[in-house]
Amino acid sequence: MHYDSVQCRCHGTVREKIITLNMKSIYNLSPTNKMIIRNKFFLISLLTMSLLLLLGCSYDGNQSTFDPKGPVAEMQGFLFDVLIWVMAIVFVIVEFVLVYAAIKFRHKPGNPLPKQTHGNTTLEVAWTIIPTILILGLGIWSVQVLWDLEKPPADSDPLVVVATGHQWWFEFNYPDAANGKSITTANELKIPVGRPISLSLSSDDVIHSFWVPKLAGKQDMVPTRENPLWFMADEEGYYYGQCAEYCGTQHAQMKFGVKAVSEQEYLEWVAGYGEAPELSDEAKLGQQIFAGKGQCITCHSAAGADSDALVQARVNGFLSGSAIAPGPNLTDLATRNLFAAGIYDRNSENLKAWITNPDELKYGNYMSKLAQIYQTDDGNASLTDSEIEALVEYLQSLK
Ligand code: HEC
Ligand SMILES: [Cu+2]
Repeated sequence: MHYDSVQCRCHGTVREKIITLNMKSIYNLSPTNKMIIRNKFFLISLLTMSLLLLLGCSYDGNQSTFDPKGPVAEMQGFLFDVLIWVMAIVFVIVEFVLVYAAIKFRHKPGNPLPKQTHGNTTLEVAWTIIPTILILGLGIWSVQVLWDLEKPPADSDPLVVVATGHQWWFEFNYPDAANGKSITTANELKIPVGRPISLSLSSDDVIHSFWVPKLAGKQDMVPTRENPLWFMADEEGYYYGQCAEYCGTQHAQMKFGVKAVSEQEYLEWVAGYGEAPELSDEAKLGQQIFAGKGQCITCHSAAGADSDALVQARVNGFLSGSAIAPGPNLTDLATRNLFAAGIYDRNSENLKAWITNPDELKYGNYMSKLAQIYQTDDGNASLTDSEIEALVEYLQSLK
């Protein structure tokens, strides 16, 4: 501080002077001192940044890979832990020897040149053989785990689900959900707890990736290919999933849920799926708007599984470059916790906002882009408030 060199006329000037002087003294610093100050600033900002980043971490957060809830994720987590620990130990040993040698044998004034040696056969053989054994061991074990996790156990009875990625939502088709019943749903995969789920992953536009961190690792969803993946949930619960391959504007909001329920609850859902829902008078009006003025039916089914022909038409549409926008199947919408690909709670208020203007809730989505009723100046549906409310009432009855 340079108080003594400042004429004290009034507080304002004093402070101003101190600041100017301090700035000056920084500019007048020697280059080494400048470096130190810059490095300190750099270090402090780096520490603050990493602290902020670390605050975002949690061991058992919704999408944490460190909190496995099924055999596949557990095995992958175990493999990861062993690899990390072995590598950490090797790292510490090697760095310790390196730093120790560098400090102990560093050049000091007056030190003579140390004795020059050329090689030490025992050491060299040891540090070639030990890492080779380690790496071969870990490598062989990793590949073994990879093969083991490729298919569900041979003696199990897996539930087959075909999952398709769309910009920006997930479609799930159960060719045989139970008793030969086919089901199409979206954004929420219901599974019975304790039963292996055998997934066949694909996409009908760009490459997506299917990832439920607590149940299994990532697997790509590639158009015209079927990639296998399986997992099993050991506990009932809601597991969060996420598209893990950049796929356009709403990639970060392309989420989904896996709801693991008891066998009993699962079978009830299967039995109820597609049964004509009970509709209030308002809901019946909503149903008419859904099929009529709202034109919702051009992209959404609400009364059962999508037919093979419809699915094939979508694929053909995509392959021929036409702008077909398949929408999520809404048959069981009212049984889901979330909607709009896992980003909003399914309640009447949110559904109303969605139907009024989907772009406000999820910018760039293909419902706003392509549905006739949203081709307005402000992007709001060309429907009246009461028509939208009737639609919401109808959607909330779909279970
Ligand atoms: C041009 C095709 C199209 C039309 C017409 C259309 N939608 Fe959609 N809808 C979509 C697409 C695509 C999505 C998925 C958007 C996303 O999540 O990115 C969607 C999503 C939804 C969802 C959320 C579903 C879920 O599982 O998350 C609801 C609810 C919905 N639409 C209702 C309606 C209603 C009601 C109408 C009629 C007023 C309608 N849609 C008209 C294509 C359409
Ligand atoms: Cu995606």
